[in-house]
Amino acid sequence: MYAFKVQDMTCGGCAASVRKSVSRLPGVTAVNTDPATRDVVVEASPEVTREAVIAAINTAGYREITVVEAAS
Ligand SMILES: [Cu+2]
Repeated sequence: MYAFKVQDMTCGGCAASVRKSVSRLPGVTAVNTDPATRDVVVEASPEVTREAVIAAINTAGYREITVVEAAS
C-alpha cells in the first residue's frame, strides 16, 4: 500500500483524474482519493513501485505530492 498527500488535488474532478491515471498502471488493484483531505491511497501488487505511482499522478497533472509512510 502506498499513501500520499496530493496538495493540488483540490476537487472531485481532480480526484477522478488521479484515480483514472493511477488505475491504469498494471498491478494496481484499488485507488482511493479524497479531495477534502488530499489523501491518495493505492493498493497494488509488489512489482508496482512508489515511483511509478508518483509518475502516474504527475501524468494526470498533479505535482504537489508528499509520501505518507505506512503506519503498519
Ligand atoms: Cu479539481
